[in-house]
Amino acid sequence: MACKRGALIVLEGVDRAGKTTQCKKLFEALQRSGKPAEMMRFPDRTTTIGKLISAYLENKSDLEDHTVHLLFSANRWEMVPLMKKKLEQGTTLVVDRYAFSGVAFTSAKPGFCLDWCKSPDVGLPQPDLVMFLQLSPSEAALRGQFGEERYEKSDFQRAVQNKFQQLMKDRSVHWQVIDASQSVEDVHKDIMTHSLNAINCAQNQALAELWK
Ligand code: ADP
Ligand code: FDM
Repeated sequence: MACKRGALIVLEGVDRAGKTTQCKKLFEALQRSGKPAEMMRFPDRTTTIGKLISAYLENKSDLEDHTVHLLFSANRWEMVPLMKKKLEQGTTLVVDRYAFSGVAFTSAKPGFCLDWCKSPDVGLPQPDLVMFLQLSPSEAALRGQFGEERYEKSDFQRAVQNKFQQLMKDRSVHWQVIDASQSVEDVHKDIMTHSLNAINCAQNQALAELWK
């Protein structure tokens, strides 16, 4: 019998919502329970494309807005063969940001519509579950100051949050809103419950294509 596929699980949310903390905890919990899992994050700053993106985010270089949007998308597409291979081998992928961040961040800039922003990512592997870690700007502020990177400004982050709300209306994506204001352990419990369900469902379903 063919091996049951792993699930593609994505965590999204505003800055400091706890995505990185929770991706790590989910990955470790899955490993402990004997479920093969790996962590990924976008942008993946290690590749040639990722290094261009990283320099842009660190304000070390400037890129035209459409260009950088397409680079973020290319940075996902370059990982697709590896992602598909891992999923087919039965490994669950826990992913810190995906195409939804891509669309929310670029469409928060003037002159960009949601549809244009989505188009380069149409056909990417469809996540089995996208958890949106919901946190108000005031609660996020209690978790520390913004860093030095390009998008770390409160007005822009509010515009991004609004774009995420628009994206979450799309029923073709399996969104799950998580209350990220809870303790780290309580958020983890919620995430674990939804992830185990997604892993069970994904086993018997073919991998679909995003926004197609
Ligand atoms: P993100 O990846 O979404 O930007 P991080 O996981 O890096 O967020 O967390 C941002 C900061 O908030 C870190 O200092 C982290 O320790 C803290 N943090 C994460 N989750 C919680 C939580 N549930 N309650 C309080 N602080 C948290
Ligand atoms: N970001 C992330 C985008 O603008 N587009 C994308 O496609 C992705 C995946 O890059 F400000 C933004 C979101 C955030 C920054 O920061 C990446 P982290 O700290 O590496 O997640």
